[in-house]
Amino acid sequence: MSRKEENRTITKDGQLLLEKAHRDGVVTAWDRHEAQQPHCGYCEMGLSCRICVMGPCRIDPFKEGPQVGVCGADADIIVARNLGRMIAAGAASHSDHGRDLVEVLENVALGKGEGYGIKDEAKLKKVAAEYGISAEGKDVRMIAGELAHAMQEDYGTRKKALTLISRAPEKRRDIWKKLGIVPRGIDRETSEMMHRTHMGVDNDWVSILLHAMRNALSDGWGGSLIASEVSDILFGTPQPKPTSANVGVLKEDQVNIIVHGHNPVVSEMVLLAAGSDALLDLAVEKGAKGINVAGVCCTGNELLMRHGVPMAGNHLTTELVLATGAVEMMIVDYQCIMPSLGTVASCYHTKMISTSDKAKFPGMEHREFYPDNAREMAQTLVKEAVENYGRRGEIYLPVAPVDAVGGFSVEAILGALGGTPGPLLDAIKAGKIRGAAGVVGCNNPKIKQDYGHVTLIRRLIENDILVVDTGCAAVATAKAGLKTAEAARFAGPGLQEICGALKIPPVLHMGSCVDNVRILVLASALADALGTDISDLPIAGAAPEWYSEKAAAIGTYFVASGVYTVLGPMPPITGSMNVVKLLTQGLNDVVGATFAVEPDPEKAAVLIRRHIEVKREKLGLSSVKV
Ligand code: SF4
Ligand code: MSK
Repeated sequence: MSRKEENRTITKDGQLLLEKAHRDGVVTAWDRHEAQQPHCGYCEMGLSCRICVMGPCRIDPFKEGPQVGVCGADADIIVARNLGRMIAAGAASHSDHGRDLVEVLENVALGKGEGYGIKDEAKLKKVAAEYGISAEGKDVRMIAGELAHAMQEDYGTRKKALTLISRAPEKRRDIWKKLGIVPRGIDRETSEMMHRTHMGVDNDWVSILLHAMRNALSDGWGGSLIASEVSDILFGTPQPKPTSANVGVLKEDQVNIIVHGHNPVVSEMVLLAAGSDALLDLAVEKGAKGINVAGVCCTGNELLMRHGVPMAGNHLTTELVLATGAVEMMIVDYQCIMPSLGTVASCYHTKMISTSDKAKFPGMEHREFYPDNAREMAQTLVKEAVENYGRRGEIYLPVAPVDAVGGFSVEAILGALGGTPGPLLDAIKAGKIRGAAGVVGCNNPKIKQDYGHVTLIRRLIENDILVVDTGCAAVATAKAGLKTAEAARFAGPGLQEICGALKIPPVLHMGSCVDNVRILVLASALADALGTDISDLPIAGAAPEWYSEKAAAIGTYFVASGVYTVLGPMPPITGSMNVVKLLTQGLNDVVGATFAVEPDPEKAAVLIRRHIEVKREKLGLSSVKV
């Protein structure tokens, strides 16, 4: 093993596959990251502006060159506008994903979309009631239709406030009202951010950042929440299920299909097709023992949460998994799918398939999915994957999979607690659990793969902080063996006792990127039970290896909802000390929470522990000095 591989990822499968990829002449994200060095300093600081064609403009951070762009925008305005647009892109991505699910719900209501249906009727009725839709005298399809319509209205501009913000504690909603940042329409807030940041519109950097929070809230309490809830309604609300993780989940003697992206609409149909007798018979005929569907990234997380489908890896594993030579087909939907994948796959026999009209890629065959053709299309693709099995060359599966448990929806967590957050609050009050942290987000070649997630989370659980995680962070801890009940041995004595009593892991998998809203809903339930606000709770958020615009939106809706959030990689804001100070200090007086930036996970753990102890003290609970 060369030093280089060890410096790129802490995972054994990653290190060995990186070596293999290099032997095969495959260029990976790490190589391309190296080739990009040094990154542009202006861009890293958020000081370059390409908004209009009088520019592009740059602000000289050393104060020797221009301090304003052609239009007169200074560093504060340029940094705030850039950050605002980043958050808008993230909010748009999650929310558009939510819209696609609402359209499937609408199709189900109309009796279309063969293969789709309502799996969680109780949740359908519960969410419908939140939208003021009565279930009385109506059949399931009628309720689904009315709910789909009401949700579509949340996307538009007809309301003064999004429906589901009613789930936030009253004190929190009052803060938003006072600040004028109650999210009104999901699409409206993103559209308004693009408007505000056009040249010559909002040139008050504070006002831009306030709207950035409203925009992010339209994601967290709007688009993402709708995505998560409708996924549960259509495909079932997750309950704890055993699963496994790392590239060892691929099977030497089976047809392997990897699903990648975020939206479960395609992958649910692929899974259904892979279980069909006719296709299993065909697989046997072709010499395979079965058909193995495994995931990467958040489409993988969606299937893992609901079906226990194994997880081959997270963001930086998406190229490496192809280097196993064992993937017959990779089927992608959208988000976090590197455009390099088609090139990597061309070194092997893997067939690459794109499925969404809004996400096409070089080197992939495009086979569009609609609710109406999804079932049939999935069968066609699985058949093609089976037929591709015979084209396999040498395969390399150098590790055994690691056991894990996934599926901790809010309903599942409250279920494990006996139906109420009471026992969890009692454990927090007694100091057995000091508090809780939500660790989320991606991989980023700027940080050794999984090092940020795993180190931070180990330190937190060692110190009796219960961790819930999502996205690629959740895959990192699954690979590291922290997601089994036995992993409680890595926790401090108090957390160990609680995990033992409830038979749960110390790190609970809460789902995909849109499922970060499950963390908000859980935090609201805890705050309501205590009669307080989210910002008073001994909780924190972290995104130790984030890379994406979506993560910027998530971090912002966490903070705007009152959750102190520690980022690993620095966002492009250091060109404006005013913006940095507002986000890391000033917001405390505004929304009761701030961002912190700390790339070293050991130090990030100290920040979170300190924050949790301060909150405990303020609640009159026992506290220790960190
Ligand atoms: Fe330059 Fe202003 Fe145009 Fe940005 S908006 S490119 S700072 S002129
Ligand atoms: S997939 S947004 S790399 S978590 Fe949700 Fe992972 Fe981040 Fe994509």
